[in-house]
Amino acid sequence: MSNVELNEKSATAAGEEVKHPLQNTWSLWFFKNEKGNQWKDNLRLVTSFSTVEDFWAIYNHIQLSSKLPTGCDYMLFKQGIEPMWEDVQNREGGRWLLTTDKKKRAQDLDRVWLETLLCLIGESFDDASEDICGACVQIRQKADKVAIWTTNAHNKDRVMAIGRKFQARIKLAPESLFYQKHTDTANSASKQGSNKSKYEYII
Ligand code: MGP
Repeated sequence: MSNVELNEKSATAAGEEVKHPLQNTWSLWFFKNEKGNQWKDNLRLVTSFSTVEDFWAIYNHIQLSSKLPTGCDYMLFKQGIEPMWEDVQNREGGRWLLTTDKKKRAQDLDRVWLETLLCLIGESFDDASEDICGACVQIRQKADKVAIWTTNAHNKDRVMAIGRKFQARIKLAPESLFYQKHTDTANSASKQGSNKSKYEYII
């Protein structure tokens, strides 16, 4: 059983609770689309945690993704990495993107997002876990999105290992996963009216 699946709290002989440390400290961010603001001004750091117990305390306290208003995002990133293309750890990276049918929001989204969070904090990608920066869930009118961000789009072995593991864990086959470099996402975002997305890898 992995650390993150532990439900029972351990106790010392003195009766003090011992929390189970995670390998990394993680920061939870929240994005709310307030029109008229710059994108960055709508981004808030909620909290950081470094134990299994603190993860569950936060997860159980916040709203499920499926209940968030349209335009909102949750982001979970390693402490010290900001959830934006511009961060030095993201600049050369990209994301594995899963687009989910919003009709299935109630059925799939919360399960997929929780599984994604557990993959991250449980360091489920073996050596490739080092390349993980974070993950996002985005509630949108057209379709919801869940993505895992990695630090180096050119590190194909690690990118593919992460994508295959992600697909196996979320169990949403046969839906495809697409890997897109952040520079391409940013470029297509800056070209108004252009909806063409360029993908590096597909599973
Ligand atoms: P989005 O919120 O990731 O996707 O980006 P959405 O809303 O589904 O829109 P679409 O373009 O994918 O269809 C929306 C916009 O937010 C982008 O076009 C950028 O203007 C801005 N934005 C998003 N991200 C992740 C960043 C970022 O990392 N840095 C900056 N500067 N702007 C961003």
